[in-house]
Amino acid sequence: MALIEVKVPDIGDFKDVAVIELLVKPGDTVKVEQSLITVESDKASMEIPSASAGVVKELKVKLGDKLNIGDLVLVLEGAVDPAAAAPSAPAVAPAAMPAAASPQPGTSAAVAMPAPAPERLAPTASLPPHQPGAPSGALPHASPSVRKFARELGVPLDEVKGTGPKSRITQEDVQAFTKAVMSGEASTKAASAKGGVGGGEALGLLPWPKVDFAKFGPVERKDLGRIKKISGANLHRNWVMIPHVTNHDDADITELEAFRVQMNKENEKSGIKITMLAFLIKACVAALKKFPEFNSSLDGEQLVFKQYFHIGFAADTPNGLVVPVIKDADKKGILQISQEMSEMARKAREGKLGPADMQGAGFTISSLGGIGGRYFTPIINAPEVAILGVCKSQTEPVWDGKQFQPRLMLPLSLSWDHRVIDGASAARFNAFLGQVLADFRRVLL
Ligand code: CAO
Repeated sequence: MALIEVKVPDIGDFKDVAVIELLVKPGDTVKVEQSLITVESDKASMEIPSASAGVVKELKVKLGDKLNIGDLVLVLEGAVDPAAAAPSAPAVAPAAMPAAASPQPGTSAAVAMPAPAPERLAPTASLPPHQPGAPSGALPHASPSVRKFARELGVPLDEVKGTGPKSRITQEDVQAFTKAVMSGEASTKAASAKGGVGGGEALGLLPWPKVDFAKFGPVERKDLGRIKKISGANLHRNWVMIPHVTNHDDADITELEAFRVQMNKENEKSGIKITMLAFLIKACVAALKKFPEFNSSLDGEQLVFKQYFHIGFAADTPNGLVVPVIKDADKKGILQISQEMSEMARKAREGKLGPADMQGAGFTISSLGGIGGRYFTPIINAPEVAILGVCKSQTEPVWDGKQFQPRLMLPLSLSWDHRVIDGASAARFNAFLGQVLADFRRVLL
């Protein structure tokens, strides 16, 4: 067995590069081109690969040693690989080599470094060298092997806090970061940005326009309220991640509205006001029973069909939008639903809803009927798969086959998740809802 000395090859202008990582130890079997140590100058870090295959007999360097061209790195016991000693071979893995320091061929069989295989270089060669102290935009302080490890895990190294010497990022730091993200304790900037205007960058879009509004006139700045921040992030995620489609339709509520008005007169003393929304909740329960996929949620490659009927309703409050939930709406009558709704809407406006009041919905209704408008495209409240938007009813001329009749028409806008629901089902759902609202006896069927 020949003893082969592996020395530091020509590393360009670099002098006194520090050994920052020992990648092998005595007794290890190494292959040609396998990285042996990582060295770092104040401009770049790079791995020194082996010229030959063999067993490491003796390491001649330790962490912190300063090396220069020709210094002995280790002694290998094995056969010299003649191919590896090809004189035209570049010297080091240029993971972090600056262009100006292009490596040179080795000088003898004993010190020659192998020609690094292109595929080995490909992932790292595109990385610019790490430059400690460089202005923002420079790569973080980490060895090529740690960079490789981070790349394999998809970890953004510039977000990892280094605990090594000179704040160098170690493999343990990358592991700790990964654990924190997986457990929800931390978030990557890209993930967080999806909840804010910066999310466009994560999607490869143009950056959000930055305008100095004060140039055009007086302005006042106010922080977003807590509810706006939370609901905004949720709405943004849902809008971006769910393939929404919205079907619009009209329901003839002429008789139902007359009934509602009559009931309110009869129940005046009870203090409970019945609104159209209570009927809509009940009608939606009937539709969800008939079309159960509208009361489902996607979980990976499975659909979870809920056998309960909890209906959320969007409530406008001075602080922003909240969605209280009427639980078990199938087991409750119109009066009870109306009473619960007005109680929850009051709590919502006073900011007194607890988390439990806003959890568990399988389907949501967003009614702008008390305000106005014709149709809109509500955003699905994930992990639900559909939401019904309702606007203000109006008396319209409706053709009955012989003549136009004045009918009270309620505009419905159903947004649905196209991963779960098809257009035909959505049209059927709306048509069924329209039939129920036109003749509420159908709820009993
Ligand atoms: N067509 C015509 N009139 C309607 C109607 C409709 N679809 N729905 C309600 N109205 C009428 C009611 O009958 C009531 O009239 P009267 O005072 O004469 O009786 C009036 O509008 C006000 O109703 P309301 O809004 O108090 O009651 P509601 O049950 O319809 O709604 C609530 C309750 C909490 C949903 C509502 O107050 C609210 O906050 N809506 C906004 C929801 C929202 O912001 N959605 C958008 C989400 S996306 O940003």
